[in-house]
Amino acid sequence: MNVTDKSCCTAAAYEAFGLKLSQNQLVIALAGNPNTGKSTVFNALTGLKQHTGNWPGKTVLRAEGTFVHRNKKILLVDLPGTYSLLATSADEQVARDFLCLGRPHAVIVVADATCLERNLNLVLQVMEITPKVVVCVNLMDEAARRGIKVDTEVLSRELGVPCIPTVARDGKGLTELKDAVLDVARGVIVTSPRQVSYEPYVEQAAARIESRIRPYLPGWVNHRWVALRLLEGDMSIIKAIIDHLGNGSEQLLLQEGSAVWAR
Ligand SMILES: Nc1nc2c(ncn2[C@@H]2O[C@H](COP(=O)(O)OP(=O)(O)O)[C@@H](O)[C@H]2O)c(=O)[nH]1
Ligand SMILES: [Mg+2]
Repeated sequence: MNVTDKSCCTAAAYEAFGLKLSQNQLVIALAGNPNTGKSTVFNALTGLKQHTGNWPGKTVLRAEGTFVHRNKKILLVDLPGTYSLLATSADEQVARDFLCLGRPHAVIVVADATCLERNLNLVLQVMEITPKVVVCVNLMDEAARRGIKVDTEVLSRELGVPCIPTVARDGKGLTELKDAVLDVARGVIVTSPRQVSYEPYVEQAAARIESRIRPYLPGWVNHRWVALRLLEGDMSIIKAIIDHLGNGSEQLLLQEGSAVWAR
């Protein structure tokens, strides 16, 4: 049985997350570790055009705001600041569910230039879910002050997605950031995100799970990523999928998920 894909219509996908889109609006998600300047970027891009509330069914705060860039209307959705997307907290779950099921046109991951190695963990996790990523390498002034040089061109090549240097507090680099995000969202820039490859036995197990869950998931859900989560024993992704796509095949999907686990 195939999923009848009610979220194929993107408007329905956004509605499930309590977002109302105006016509031709692009949806951009803003992710990042705490304290990287995410709110500063959000405020600088959206100005006073902001709205806050909770994520549906959660006590996690959400800010959304709009801006126009090169005549394109953009809705910016601020995700909770997280170190990972492994869904061990409500914050991580909200961020993960939106990236996997909310279908943003692009994602900005704000990273701290003074401790990139820690921040790249989240960048790699986001790039595992979606290729439409732009990294905002923020706090470049602070990095320079500490004698840390970040070559964002090399970083862009290594990661396979645009990495834009910024000093968000001073508004530096934000036009370039908006340009890159718009180009990625509209497919003008096609990224090739570096993928984490796991040990062969993990890859083989993931591929087997992937082939079993494929019939129950719409094509736009990242099957490999869901398979990897199931391999970790994280059934909460199945629950999130059912909550967002619930359409009768959920029992079968649950059985498949549990069967994976029963072995
Ligand atoms: N030096 C410097 N400070 C920044 C920059 N961007 C943000 N900040 C400061 O970093 C702190 C944390 O920023 P905030 O936007 O609240 O971070 P969030 O936790 O990621 O939302 C604030 O004091 C900001 O003013 C930057 O580019 N350079
Ligand atoms: Mg913040």
